[in-house]
Amino acid sequence: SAGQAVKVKTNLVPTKEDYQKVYNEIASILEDNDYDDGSYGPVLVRLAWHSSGTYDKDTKTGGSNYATMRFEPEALHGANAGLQVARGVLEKVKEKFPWISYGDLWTLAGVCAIQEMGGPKIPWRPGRIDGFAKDATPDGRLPDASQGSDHLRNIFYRMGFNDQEIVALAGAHALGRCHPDRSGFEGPWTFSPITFTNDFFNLLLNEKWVWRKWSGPKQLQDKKTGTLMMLPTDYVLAQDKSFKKYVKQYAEDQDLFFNDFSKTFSKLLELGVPENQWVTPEPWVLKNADE
Ligand code: HIF
Repeated sequence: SAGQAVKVKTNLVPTKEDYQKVYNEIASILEDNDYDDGSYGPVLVRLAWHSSGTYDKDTKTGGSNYATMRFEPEALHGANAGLQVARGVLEKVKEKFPWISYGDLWTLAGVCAIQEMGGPKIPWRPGRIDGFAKDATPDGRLPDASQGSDHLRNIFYRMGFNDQEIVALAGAHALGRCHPDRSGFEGPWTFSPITFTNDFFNLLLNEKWVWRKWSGPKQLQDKKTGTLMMLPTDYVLAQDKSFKKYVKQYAEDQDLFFNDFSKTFSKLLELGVPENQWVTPEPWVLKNADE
């Protein structure tokens, strides 16, 4: 009747269940037998990290908020070579869920990939907004794999991480591989590159690593099989005393690694997002697709 409001179900703010649907959709597109080791998981983890790892705590610039890697020149930064593959597969998800921001989509994809590949739960929450090309940070904020421990500390301290957190994060190199046409380096770190394990630490400590003789950039290979690799920045974790302490701990205790990795990766994905943008005060734990 006149003057009486009609109640319409609006649904303006997506709920945890809505994000779980996006998670499930990402989980459903991870596998592809024609791609690398059979999964887009590793390259999605790398996208999530590179979109976050530009953060600078002093100027509070960079980080996952604006998804500026959509634009040139950031898309063309050397460190981001190959990530168009990851952004491309996520476009199909974006078409089904156009309301999600790119920053939320890319970081959620990293979370989904880690969880679905057998890793720990990664607490995550939405709130990132799409920015513009002008929000991008200059080239050089991501690590250079050919360098040593000083460089590694400069880069990760700038994001607000300590030595223990650097080592915890480094365990993600259990996943995926290097591609000559992307970084110039070649090969996987572990024998199970699409399963999240603490093998990175075990192999780093227990295998004998020798410099590979080839025309490519300096990298190490395991003496026994010659099929695994370590980057110079991975190798320093077993040389530097402060780093090595944590490498040993994570090699011995998988639960400790999973716990610390979960906290640290969650923190990485939140870098650069202003507190007032989060839609929930505490991050959510999303279910695996088969739960
Ligand atoms: Fe990586 N990383 N990363 N990385 N990275 C590569 C690939 C992956 C560094 C260099 C490289 C982290 C830290 C560092 C992943 C995840 C993480 C490659 C190869 C290089 C060169 C790219 C290619 O050729 O395709 C350096 C110097 C880092 C500082 C230590 C993080 C901790 C380990 C933060 C992290 O999460 C993943 C996953 C891949 C595999 C991508 C793939 O396509 O398989």
